[in-house]
Amino acid sequence: MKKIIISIGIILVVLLAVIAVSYPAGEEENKPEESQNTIEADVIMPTKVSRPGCEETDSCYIPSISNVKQGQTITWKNEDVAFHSVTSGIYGSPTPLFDSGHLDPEQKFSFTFDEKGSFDYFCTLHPWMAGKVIVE
Ligand SMILES: [Cu+2]
Repeated sequence: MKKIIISIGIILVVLLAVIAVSYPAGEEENKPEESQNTIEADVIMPTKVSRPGCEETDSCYIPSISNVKQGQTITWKNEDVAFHSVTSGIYGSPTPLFDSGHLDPEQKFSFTFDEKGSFDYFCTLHPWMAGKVIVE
């Protein structure tokens, strides 16, 4: 009877040791995924911009003008419930620099600006949606 109790005791100690060792490792595994999901967006597409009006207050993309240094990356996030895009150029006259395609709600798009200059962008679905990135 004593042996059985001792055996159970040993098994418990081993189990606790295994749990203690594997727990921090499991936490570490989750970290990269977590940090990817929490990458801050630099520019937001807020709700209701799929209807005209946001252009009157320059709030179709927030902020509508982004100032960055050469080599910096900008991340846009669609926080609306409709599709939007982030497309370089102006409506009716896109440039080949970048194009997110249709972004689903909650979807993000990133672009790295390697050249200096002023870069207009717009939404291919909503002509009134326009923004600008100034790279210095
Ligand atoms: Cu749009």
